[in-house]
Amino acid sequence: MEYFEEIQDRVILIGVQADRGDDMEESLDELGELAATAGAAVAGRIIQNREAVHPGTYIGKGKIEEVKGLLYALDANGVICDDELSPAQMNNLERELECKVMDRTLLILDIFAKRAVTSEGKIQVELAQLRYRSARLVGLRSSLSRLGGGIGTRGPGEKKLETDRRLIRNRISALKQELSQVEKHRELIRSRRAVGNLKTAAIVGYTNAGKSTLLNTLTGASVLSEDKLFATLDPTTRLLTLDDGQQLLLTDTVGFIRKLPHNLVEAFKSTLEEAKYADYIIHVVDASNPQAEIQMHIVYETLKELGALGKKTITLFNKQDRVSGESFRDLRADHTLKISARTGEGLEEFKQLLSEILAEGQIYMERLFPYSEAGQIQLIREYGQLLSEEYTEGGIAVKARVPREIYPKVT
Ligand SMILES: Nc1nc2c(ncn2[C@@H]2O[C@H](COP(=O)(O)OP(=O)(O)OP(=O)(O)O)[C@@H](O)[C@H]2O)c(=O)[nH]1
Ligand SMILES: [Mg+2]
Repeated sequence: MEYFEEIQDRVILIGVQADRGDDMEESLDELGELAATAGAAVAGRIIQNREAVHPGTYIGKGKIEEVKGLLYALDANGVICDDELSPAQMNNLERELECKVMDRTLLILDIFAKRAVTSEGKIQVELAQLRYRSARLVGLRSSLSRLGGGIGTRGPGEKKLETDRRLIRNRISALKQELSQVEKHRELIRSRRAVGNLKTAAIVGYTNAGKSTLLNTLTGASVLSEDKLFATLDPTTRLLTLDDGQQLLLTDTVGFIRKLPHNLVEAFKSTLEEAKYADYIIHVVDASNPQAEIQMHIVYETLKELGALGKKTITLFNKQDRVSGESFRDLRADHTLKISARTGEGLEEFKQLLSEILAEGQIYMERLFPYSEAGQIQLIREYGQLLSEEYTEGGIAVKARVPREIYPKVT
C-alpha cells in the first residue's frame, strides 16, 4: 500500500492551530519533509486558527472553500492534514474537495512501508496499516447502513465490506501470530545478553538526529544513515569495547517524531521497547536544528509513554560541527556532552563517561585464587566481568569487576 508511487502528487498541507502554544508552522515544515520523503511535492499550505479541529470536516466550511480555490490555483491533486483524521472527516473532506485526502498517519505509514527491510519491520508496518484501514472500514459501514434505511435492510455494498472486514481481521491475526514468534526470538536474545552480564544502552532521539551515525562511528557498524526521516526502522545492536576493556551493547533504533501514529506505536512496540529494556538511555539531539528543544521534549514524552523513563540518561548534543555558540541544557539527563558523530569530536569524553558509568556499582579486583577456591571464579563469571585470568603456580590470577553485593563473597 504505497500512496505516492506512480505519479508525483502535488499536495497542499493543512493544519489546524488549536491552541496558541502549538507551533503549527514548524509542524507543517515537518509534514512537508515527510511528504517529500514519501515522494510528493508540496504545492502550498493552509493553516486554520480555530478552537479545535472541526469534528466533521477537520477544517471549517469557509476554509474548505479556500482550499478548493488553492487546489485549482496551484494545480494540486491532494491534501495532507497534519493530524490523524477520523473516518468521517476523511470521507467528508474527500467529498467536499474532490481530491485525494491524506493525513499525517497515512504519510508516516507510507514512509515506514517503504523503509521496512526485515520481516519484523514489514509485519509491523502491515499490521499498523491494516488497523488504520479496518477502523476506516467500520466507519464506512455504519454510514452505509444508515443509507440502507429500515431495520434489517442491507445497504448497497455492505456485503462486500463485511467480506473485506473479515479478510482484514484474518490477516491481522495471522500477522500478530507471526509477530509474536519474532518477539519471542527477541526476548531470547535479550535474556542471553542478561546472562552475559552485558549492560545495554539504547540510542534514542528524534528522527534524523544522528543516532545511526553515532553507532557507526563508535563501533564501525554499517547502519544506513541518511539525511531523511526514518532512515532506520529495524533495531541494530553492536558491542562497544571501551579503552579499559569494559563492554557495552549499543542498540540503535527507530527515531521519534511528533504525533507518532498510535497504530504504529502499537505495532512497533517490540522495536520501541528496546529503550524500555535497556539499562541506560543515550539521547541524541540534533543541536543544529532550531527545533531541538521541542524535539527533546517529544523524545521524553515518547519515552514516558513507553515506560522507559527513570534510567540513567546521557544526552548528546550532536552535530557540533554545524553549531555556532548555541548551548542547550537538558535538566532531565544525568550527563550531557557536546559531540559530533560525524567528525568524532567529543567521542573520547563520551567513551570515558561510559567507562565511569559502567564502573559505578562495580568493584575492581585483582586476586590470586588458590586452585582449591577456583569455584569462586565461576561466581565472578556469572555476576561480574572477568577481565583476565592467568594460571600460575600459586593459583589463578584474576582481574575482574564485580557488583558490590558479590564482592564480599569472592575476597
Ligand atoms: N554535520 C553533521 N551531520 C551529522 C552528524 N551526525 C549525523 N549527521 C547527519 O545527519 C543525518 C541523519 O543521520 P542519521 O545517523 O541517519 O540519523 P538517525 O538519528 O539515525 O535518523 P533516523 O534513522 O532517520 O531516525 C545524516 O545525513 C548524517 O550524515 C554530525 O555530527 N554532524
Ligand atoms: Mg537511523
